Amino acid sequence: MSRSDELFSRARRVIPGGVNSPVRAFRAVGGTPPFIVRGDGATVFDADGNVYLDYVQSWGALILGHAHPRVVEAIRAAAANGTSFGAPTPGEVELAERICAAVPSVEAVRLVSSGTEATMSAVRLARGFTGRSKIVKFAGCYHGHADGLLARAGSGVATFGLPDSPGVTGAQARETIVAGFNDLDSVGDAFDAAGEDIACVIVEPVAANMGVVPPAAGFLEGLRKMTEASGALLVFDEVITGFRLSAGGAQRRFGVTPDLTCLGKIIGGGLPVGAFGGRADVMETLAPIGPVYQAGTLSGNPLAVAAGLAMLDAIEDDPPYERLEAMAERLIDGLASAAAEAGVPVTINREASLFSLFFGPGPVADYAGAAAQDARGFAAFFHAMLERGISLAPSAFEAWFLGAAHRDADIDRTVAAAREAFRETR
Ligand code: KE4
Repeated sequence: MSRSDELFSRARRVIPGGVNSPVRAFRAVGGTPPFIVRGDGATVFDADGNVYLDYVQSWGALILGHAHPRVVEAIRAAAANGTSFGAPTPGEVELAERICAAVPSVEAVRLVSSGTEATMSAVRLARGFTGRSKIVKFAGCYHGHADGLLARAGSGVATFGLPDSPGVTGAQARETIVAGFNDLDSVGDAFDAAGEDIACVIVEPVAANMGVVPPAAGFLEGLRKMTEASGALLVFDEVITGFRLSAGGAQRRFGVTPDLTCLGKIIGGGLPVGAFGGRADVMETLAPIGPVYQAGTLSGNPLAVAAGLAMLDAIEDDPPYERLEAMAERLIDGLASAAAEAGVPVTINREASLFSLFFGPGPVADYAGAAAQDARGFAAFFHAMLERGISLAPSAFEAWFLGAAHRDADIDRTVAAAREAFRETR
């Protein structure tokens, strides 16, 4: 029995499923998840001493790689002064200023401790600001696990949502209309059905939780127009895309400015940080200046803020975006040719350095397309790659995360492993 097997059986006795977040349990791909004990740059090490080239990178948080010296040193220095004060600190001001300077839509920002908290709070703020109750989300987009955002499409697209998890009440889900990603007509139907009562439309501007699905030309612009015309707020969930697609996220890349933006992952450097921000007039509706309540004991935590600032400093000193896109291009070309050589039909969707590989002929332009993929084929490929020391996200509905610590030699090694894995699993 491996150390990870041992740890997993112990874990399952005291933690539901043995994990603190479901996707880590490998249910979608099978097998025992390696228990990771250390990360260094693009590499992680498990409890049995196995070494993996890592394309999970803490689900996109570590754009500079594991244990980046500047991030580690910043956390160490901050910890020496204490771990939390429950009072305002200088670092929070600096991180807020950096986010406002980088993200086009953000005139004011509130720090929280997770992406879920950011989106949950942004939705409450949109409802408080507009006095309306309905929200629109998109099938296949994930915004964390707040009740109203765990809703799936009702009978027809753009009808009122149904609970997507036990514990979410029908009443909560009915306030959520689930439209089709890249389907502006379905959004128009939602506004026809409930326009005056829609508080916000929340969207991943580049979907990355059904696998990567970029916005079709005109989709984001169409959402901007419809929300403006109806008085609903447009909320970009940039928890993944923020500081990944560019320092200004997807909104700078596509030139579409939402009313509110949700952030997470990269801005915490791997520590628990989320944020939501946007138009000053909307943010002024938040307590303590406005009536919309939102709070958090560890919001703006000094260690997490220090890690986030070190991350943003390092990104600012040496922006990784061009290198990441060039590496992504090489990797995608290599994967596509490896699949073709093996006669395995795959569809690769990409935006900047963010991409996914779907098993199937595609196209994949919405959730139906993503759901049509051969998830079993992905699972076999996943394990063939893991056996060759390449760690991918353990789900067919996730992204490959490249970081500045990945090198060309890593790309070549990944392509070589994929060539064998495609042949072995076709
Ligand atoms: P957290 O609450 O997990 O910090 O963030 C929720 C969230 C919000 N918005 C987007 C676009 C997200 O991708 C996420 C969380 N991402 C997943 C991976 N796709 C986290 C992995 C997990 O659930 O363990």
